[in-house]
Amino acid sequence: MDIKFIQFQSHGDDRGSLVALEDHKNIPFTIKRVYYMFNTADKVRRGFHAHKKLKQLAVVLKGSCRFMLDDGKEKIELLLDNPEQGLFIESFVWREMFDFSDDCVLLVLADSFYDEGDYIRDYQEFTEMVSHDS
Ligand code: T46
Repeated sequence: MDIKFIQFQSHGDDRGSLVALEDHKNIPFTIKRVYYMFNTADKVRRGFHAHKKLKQLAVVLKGSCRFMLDDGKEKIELLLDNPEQGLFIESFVWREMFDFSDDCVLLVLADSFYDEGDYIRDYQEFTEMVSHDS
């Protein structure tokens, strides 16, 4: 699986750090929606779905968490712990997030508005859909 991390430029000075995220500059799509997760309970695993169309970029603003990405052929686990780096998540990739640190703030930028109809929540259905694709 082709994992794309986007490295952001950090405008650091003696006051601290600042990262700017801009449509089609360092974010490879038009940002239609932003959401974030925080106060995630201990040992929680979230996600368990893929998207038909949605493309997203995940950035851990604080703390850390792990992603498991699965394209139906390969499963990869990744640690996100750097606010200067974004993980690009294509459509038709099953994702699970886990090992959230107590202080984790996970920001996600999305190229579409929230649409429950875009979710594939059944793993069997997901594997059938991606196997038909290849
Ligand atoms: C994804 C991963 C990384 C909304 O009302 N609007 C929204 O934009 C979102 C994202 C969620 N919701 C509601 C739907 C549920 O009642 O918030 C609740 C929790 O959402 P969900 O269970 O889908 O959260 P996760 O962590 O399983 O998945 C989320 C995104 O939904 C998903 O697109 O890729 O984060």
